[in-house]
Amino acid sequence: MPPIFHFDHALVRAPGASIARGLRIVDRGSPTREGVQGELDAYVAALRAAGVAVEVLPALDDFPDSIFVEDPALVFPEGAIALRPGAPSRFGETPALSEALRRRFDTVLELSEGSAEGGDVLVTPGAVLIGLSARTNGAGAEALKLLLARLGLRGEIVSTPPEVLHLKTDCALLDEETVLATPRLASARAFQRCRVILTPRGEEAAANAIRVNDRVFVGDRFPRTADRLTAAGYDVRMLPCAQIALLDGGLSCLSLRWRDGRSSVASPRP
Ligand code: CIR
Repeated sequence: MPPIFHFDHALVRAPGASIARGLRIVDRGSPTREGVQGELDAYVAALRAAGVAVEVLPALDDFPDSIFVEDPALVFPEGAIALRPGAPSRFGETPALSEALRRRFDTVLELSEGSAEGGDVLVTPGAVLIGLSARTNGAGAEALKLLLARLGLRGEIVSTPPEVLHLKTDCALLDEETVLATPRLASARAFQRCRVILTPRGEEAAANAIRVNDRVFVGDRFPRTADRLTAAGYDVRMLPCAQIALLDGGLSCLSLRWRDGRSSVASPRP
């Protein structure tokens, strides 16, 4: 079985002009459509160079945050799960994304209770961690555990510090044994079975990174994190993310990534 960070497919969504109205906890100015498009173009090129077939879905101008496709759904080789975002302005993203998922997955399950966003879900080898947050409540997390079990996956609910938007705002899987995490999340004891590499002070936002095949992608505003990961032996690539950061977004939020389960099935013998 390939490692869980091996991906051959990804979906992203183009930004619309409404991106300037995206949600944010603290207003530090609005991103522009062109600026976000530039960051997305670099991201797509980097995923493709890492061996991933990336499809770009059309912009949904009615939903300013819809470029953050990670939040309304989860994808696994075993199937997809359509979620229920906790932010009211994001409710309508799920039906649009589900339609795209149905064309790509044989199995698409639907969360029918509570709220849960994909940013709160970290897939680790031992369990799919579901972080409780302002966007993912207990009812949603419990219902999600049941859906994960239907795909043969074990969900585990963890707490996240109250000031954190999503679990993955503050952590990323680096390999089968290691996560990158902020000190505040690591001290919440979410990672009892993993080795933890901490983000340097002042670079906490670097924790929203992604491991894709043999590479680790980190925001280009975080040189000390990049140095720390390089020293630990990872092949680190830096990507621009200042525009999406204005909307509390990071690199994981921009894509749904999966390995096509069918591609790992041996071809029938002649
Ligand atoms: C939101 O507040 O929903 C967006 N502005 C940012 C979503 C970031 N997504 C993520 O961390 N998975």
